[in-house]
Amino acid sequence: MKSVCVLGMGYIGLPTAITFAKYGMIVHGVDINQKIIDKLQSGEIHIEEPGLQNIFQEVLTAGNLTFGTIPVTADAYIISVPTPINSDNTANIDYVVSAANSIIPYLKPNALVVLESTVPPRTVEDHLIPILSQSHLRIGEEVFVSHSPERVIPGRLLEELINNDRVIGGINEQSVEMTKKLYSCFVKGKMHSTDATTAEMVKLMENTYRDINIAFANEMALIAEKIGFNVWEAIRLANFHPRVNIHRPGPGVGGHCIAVDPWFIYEQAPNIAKLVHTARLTNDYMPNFVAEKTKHLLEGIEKPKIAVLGLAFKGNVDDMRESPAVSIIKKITEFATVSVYDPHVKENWNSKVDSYEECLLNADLLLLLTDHNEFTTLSPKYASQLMKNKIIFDTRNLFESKAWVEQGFDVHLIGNSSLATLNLISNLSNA
Ligand code: SAJ
Repeated sequence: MKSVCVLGMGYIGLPTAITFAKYGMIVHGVDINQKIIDKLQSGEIHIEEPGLQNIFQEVLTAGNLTFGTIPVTADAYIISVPTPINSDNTANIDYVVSAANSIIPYLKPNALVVLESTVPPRTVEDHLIPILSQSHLRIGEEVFVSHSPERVIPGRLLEELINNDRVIGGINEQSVEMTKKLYSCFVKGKMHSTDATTAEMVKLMENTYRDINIAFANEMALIAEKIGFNVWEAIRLANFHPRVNIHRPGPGVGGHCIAVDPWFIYEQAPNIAKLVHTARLTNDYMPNFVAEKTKHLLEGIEKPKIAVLGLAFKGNVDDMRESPAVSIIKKITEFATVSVYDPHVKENWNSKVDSYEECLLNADLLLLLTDHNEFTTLSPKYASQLMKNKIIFDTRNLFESKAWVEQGFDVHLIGNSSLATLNLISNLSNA
């Protein structure tokens, strides 16, 4: 295989296209958004990912990466388009369906089609195969199909694309072998063979496992606030056990993966997937908790100002999809003036400012919502000179509390019980 056409130039498709080109493939990247294509053609990437712009420049100069809004004929096709959820939490596979339809005129005998997008179980069998059958090429004999879900984490994409193991779920043996051959040009991790539906579930189970683990940490944090212990210390100590790995409490679960994928399982078996459902509800409740606790911490302060650090759904990325910060900011704006600073997010946003100074000036409370590395270097002394009242609510446990306390700050975490929050929790749990 020498050429590959990647459909969807988003957080996964673009780095994948760039990596294939870097390792010698002729790559054509497709996106239905002309603006994205224009930007890429002008030599600029539209997502933030460490190291990606440099490699992009290299492969563009080498001439093996082109872009357009329609596919071309290639040896392999990779579908890497979004699968959003509808407002009723059911999966929307419209982009997968239209990407599959768009390649039909270009398919030639012996082509390989790999679906990388995260999809509900049986999407390959019940949707992709019927669509590709319209090409009049025999599926499994002339056109080969597999699901190889992306499993990389934003912020470490380039390294994980190469080093992570891959699951390859083919519709038959030959589809699996061809897919392994395709990825072997850069993948150093192991490639595990299975069928397409199992591969679909593997991906969903990985993210659901993480969602449930985070929900457990969040639930323990809420219990800590109620009965009085430090959940961070408890988790740290529990994790010394060789078979325990409890995740971190936080302001909620965002991003387009972990906050979404469990619903794809729930949709298939709502009466059975009770744990999956409860975890989703627990994590979705956290932004309300953060907003309520913030309000409580500001009691007695007239016309309070809140300085928010962080809009992105997690540290060191610019992605705001499903970010808990967005709903928290909406809620706290109801009772306070809010200014928001996020050095990663480029998107325009109400009340977003461009510096610590603007953000913290005359603020009563500093609300940290995203664990960007930059925030760890914020000097408590500088912050104390700017702020009116010295209250911190660090929802990520990012700051070195001691240094802030030494500057006179009153530091609050999620799950670091203090008497002041006990009433709030009992009110919330009674609600
Ligand atoms: N979070 C916590 N506590 C934690 C860990 C994360 O509150 O202990 C929050 C984060 O702040 C964030 C959200 O969860 O808001 C999700 O972040 P994440 O870093 O866990 O995951 P994603 O969404 O960036 O990437 C996940 C990864 N899946 C797993 O780790 C199982 C990645 O490998 C997948 O490729 C990606 O989903 C995807 O595309 O499905």
